[in-house]
Amino acid sequence: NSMLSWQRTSFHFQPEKNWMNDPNGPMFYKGWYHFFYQYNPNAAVWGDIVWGHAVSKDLIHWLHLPLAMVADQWYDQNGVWTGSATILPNGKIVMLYTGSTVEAVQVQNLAYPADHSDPLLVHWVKYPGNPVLVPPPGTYKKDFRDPTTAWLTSEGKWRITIGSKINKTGIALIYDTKDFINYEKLDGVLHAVPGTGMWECVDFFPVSKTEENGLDTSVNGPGVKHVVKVSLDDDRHDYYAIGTYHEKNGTWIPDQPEIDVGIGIRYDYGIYYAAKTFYDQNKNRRVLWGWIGESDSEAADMKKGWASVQSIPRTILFDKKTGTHLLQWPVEEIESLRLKSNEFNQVSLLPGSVVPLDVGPATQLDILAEFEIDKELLKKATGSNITFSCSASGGAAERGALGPFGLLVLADESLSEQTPVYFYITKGSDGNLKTSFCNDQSRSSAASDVNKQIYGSFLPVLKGENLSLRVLVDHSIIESFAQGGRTVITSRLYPTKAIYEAAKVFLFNNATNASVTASLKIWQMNSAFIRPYPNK
Ligand code: DQQ
Repeated sequence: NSMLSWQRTSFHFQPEKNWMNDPNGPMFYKGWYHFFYQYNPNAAVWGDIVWGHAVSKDLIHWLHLPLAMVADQWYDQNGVWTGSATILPNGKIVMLYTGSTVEAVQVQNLAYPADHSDPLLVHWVKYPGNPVLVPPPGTYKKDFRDPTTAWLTSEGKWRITIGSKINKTGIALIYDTKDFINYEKLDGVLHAVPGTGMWECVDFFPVSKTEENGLDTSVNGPGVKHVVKVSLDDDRHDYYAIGTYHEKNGTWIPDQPEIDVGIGIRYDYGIYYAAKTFYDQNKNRRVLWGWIGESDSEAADMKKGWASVQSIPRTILFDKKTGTHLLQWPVEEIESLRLKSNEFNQVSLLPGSVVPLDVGPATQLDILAEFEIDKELLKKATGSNITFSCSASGGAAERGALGPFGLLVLADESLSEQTPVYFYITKGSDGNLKTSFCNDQSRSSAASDVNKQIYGSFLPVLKGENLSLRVLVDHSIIESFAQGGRTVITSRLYPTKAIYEAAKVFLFNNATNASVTASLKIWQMNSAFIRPYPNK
C-alpha cells in the first residue's frame, strides 16, 4: 500500500520496524552520539519492552546497533523501562533504568558498558546486585520509575530524582548516592504539584541566564536557573517550568506559581511525550529528545508494521527575552540535509488569499518564514472581550479580523487535504494584542480514523518582533517552531491525496481585516538514510 509506505519518515529517527516509545540514556561518548529507546521487538504496539540502540556522528545519520538490554532478569522481566546515563568524571558510564519485576513492581537497576574502550558500547552488563533501589514503603510499588541523569552535590555525592505520586499529587523523589549502589532517600521531595497525577520521565537540568550554551547537569551558581520537566501520565503531555534549585534540602521552587510544572507551559502543543535532555560536551549544548507517537489507529500501525518516530533533537536555551520560556531549536546538524532552496520575498497576502509556493515536491522540507502585519490596521482594529484558544476554535477556516494567516502544508492542489500552521491575533478590550500559534489537523486527511484536533497555544510576542516560523516537513510528521522556538507544535499527519508529487505548500491569509507580507526560504531536504546493523 503506497499510502502507508509514504508515511515512513526520511530524516527522523525510527527503527526499521515495530514499536518505539521513550528516548533513553542519550549521551556523547568517544566521538559518537548514543541513543537508546523503548522498543518492542515483536509488534507495532507497546509491550515486551527492551532497549533499542543506535549511534551517530551528528545526531542525524544513524546506524542501528543490536538491542542494548533485554528482559532477562527477575527484576526486569516485565520490561526494561526508561532510564538515563551519567558520565562520571573518570569517563566511565553508569546507566540507571527502571525494571518492571516478575511481579510488576517498579525497581531501579544499574547497568554499565561491558567494555569502555568500545566507542560503540555494543555490550551492556547489568549489576549483579540489582535492583539497587526498591519502592519506598507506602503506595509506590507501581508508581516509581524513570531515574534521571545524576548530578553532583557540593558535598561530592551524586543526586537523582525519580517520578512518583501520592494519591493525585505528582511528586519527584530524591536520592543521594556515592557509588550508584547504595542510596539515601532525602526527606521531602524535589517538588510536588497536587492534581497532576503520576510524573513519568522527570527531567531536571540547569540553564544559563546569560550564556548561549548549555550546561553540564551538575553546574549550579548565580547565573543559573533550573528546569523541571514532567510527563503527565494522565494527559500524556510534557510540561516544564523554570525555577530555583535549593541544593541543601534538595528542593526546587518555580519562579511563578501559576506556571508551575504540570500546569503551565508545554514543551510542545502537539504530540510529544517522555522527553529527555542530555548535556552534549562535544558541542557544549543541552539537547532535547522527545517521543512522537502515532495519531492514527492501532490497526493502521499494525498494517504498516511500525509505530512512532523521535523528534529531531532540539537544542535548549533559556529565553532571556521572556524569562519564562525555553527556546527549542532543531540541532544545527539538520541543516546538512538541506538541498536546493527557493526564496520568496515580500509576498503580499491580502485578506482571503491563498498563494501557492512552487518548490517542487513538498514531502521533505525545511521552511523558514517571517510574517509582517500591517501596523496601521493593527492599531485601528477594535478590541473586544474575545478570548481565543486554538483547540476550542473552528480552526483555520474560521475568520477573525487579524487571523488566521500562515502556511498550508501537506496540501493537495485542490486543497481538499491541507494542514494549516498559523498565527491568530486577537485584540483585547484593553487594546492589547495577543497572538496564538495553531496547527489545524481537521482537514489533514480524508481518512476518518486519524486525530483531527486543532493544536496550539498562546505565543509570547515581544515589542518589535515580527512573527517567525520554522517548519520541518518529513512525510507524516511536521515540527513547527514559532518565535525562535518559544512555542512548538508537532503533528503526525496521514494524508491520502497530498502525498508524493501531489504534496504541495501554500501561503494563506484568512483574516478579514489584516494585510500580511510573508518572506520565506524553503529547502528540499535530503534523506538521512538510517542504516541497519551490518552483521544481522
Ligand atoms: N514509558 C516507560 C516508562 C515510562 C513510560 C515504559 C513513559 O518507564 O514511565 O515503556 O512513556
